[in-house]
Amino acid sequence: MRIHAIELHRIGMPLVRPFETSFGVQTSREVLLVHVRTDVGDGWGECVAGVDPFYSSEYVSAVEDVIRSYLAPALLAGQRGGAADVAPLLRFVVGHRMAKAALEAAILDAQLRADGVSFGSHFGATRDRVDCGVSVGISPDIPTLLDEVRTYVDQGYKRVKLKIKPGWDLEPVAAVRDLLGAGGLLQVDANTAYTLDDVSHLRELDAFDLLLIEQPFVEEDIGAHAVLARAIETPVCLDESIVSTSVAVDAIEQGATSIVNIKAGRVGGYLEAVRMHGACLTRSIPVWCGGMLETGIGRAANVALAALPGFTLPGDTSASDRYFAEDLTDPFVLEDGTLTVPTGPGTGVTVRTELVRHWALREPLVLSAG
Ligand code: NPQ
Ligand code: MG
Repeated sequence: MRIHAIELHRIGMPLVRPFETSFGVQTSREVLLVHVRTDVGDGWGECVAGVDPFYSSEYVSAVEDVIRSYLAPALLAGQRGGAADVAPLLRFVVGHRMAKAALEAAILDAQLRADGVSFGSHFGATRDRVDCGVSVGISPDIPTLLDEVRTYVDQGYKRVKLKIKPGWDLEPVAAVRDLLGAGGLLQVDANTAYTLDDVSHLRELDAFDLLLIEQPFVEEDIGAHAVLARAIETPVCLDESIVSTSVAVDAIEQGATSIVNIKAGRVGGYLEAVRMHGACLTRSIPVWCGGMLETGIGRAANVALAALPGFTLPGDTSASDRYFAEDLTDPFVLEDGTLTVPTGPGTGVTVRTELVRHWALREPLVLSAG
């Protein structure tokens, strides 16, 4: 494959409601899309980086810059193989996994469209539908939270994840456990808001029969999570810390994570995510597919990934309308708490380019050889 051009589209999409986490409030989703033009056809990839470096050190402007200055020139000069060659070609740049993942996804989309193969078949999907959970932001108060959770339960979501932080943890969790009843699947995500000083407080969450607690401590403190895991009953699940398969294996071996949240953007691409899934499956570690407020482009790829056999817990693969009144693709619609895995070539979705233009925050940046 030869890449003729890489176009970067920076767009802003309104969210249906503000989404608050321990690191801040989002009222719209500013997102970078990668459109590649190759000799075998076009492909689209979505970058999961946020507009600010609050979830991860990567953020949209940094992604644009590293692609323009380093990653795109390397691909435009050297790319003759396919998507599997992208990560090795880009290894000379340290980190910037979300930027690399978006490029690899776009190239994989172009390649698989040309070959007539879907993301799901290419990854080794074994299901045609995936169970969906929903991530619920921090609310102004408990009644507002319960109203929101009730709408998701009514829509059929199979699992609820509550965002927590110090001062917003035991009470909302108790209230939602009450609402869901004993059998309802419930988990929490702290996005690094706690420290080892909070171990005895976090142990109180054991009363609520949670599936897991996600990323209570900062990403570098994998050892601290192992300490917590030994001190509480609730399984500990790492998100931000897990940036590669080797880090995942180390964290599992240390006892820091007994369940893994897999996000392709965070680990440098879908191909690395598939490898991580394999490493976890071999070790009998359940995995689930995380979410980053993706548009239909990233959502399609996530749903394909979540159809692999080791994804045994419902993911943050929510329907389009959880975040957007209108999506960049045909919307993903919940049916019996599941989404259908696309079967068309590549991501299997068609990008509504008029909406890409409508939500554009500036002219696309066009990078080409020479
Ligand atoms: C998580 N996602 O699992 C993330 C956090 C998150 C669905 O809970 C812009 C960019 C906004 C990245 C909001 C969910 C974001 C973001 C939340 C990531 O930790
Ligand atoms: Mg998380």
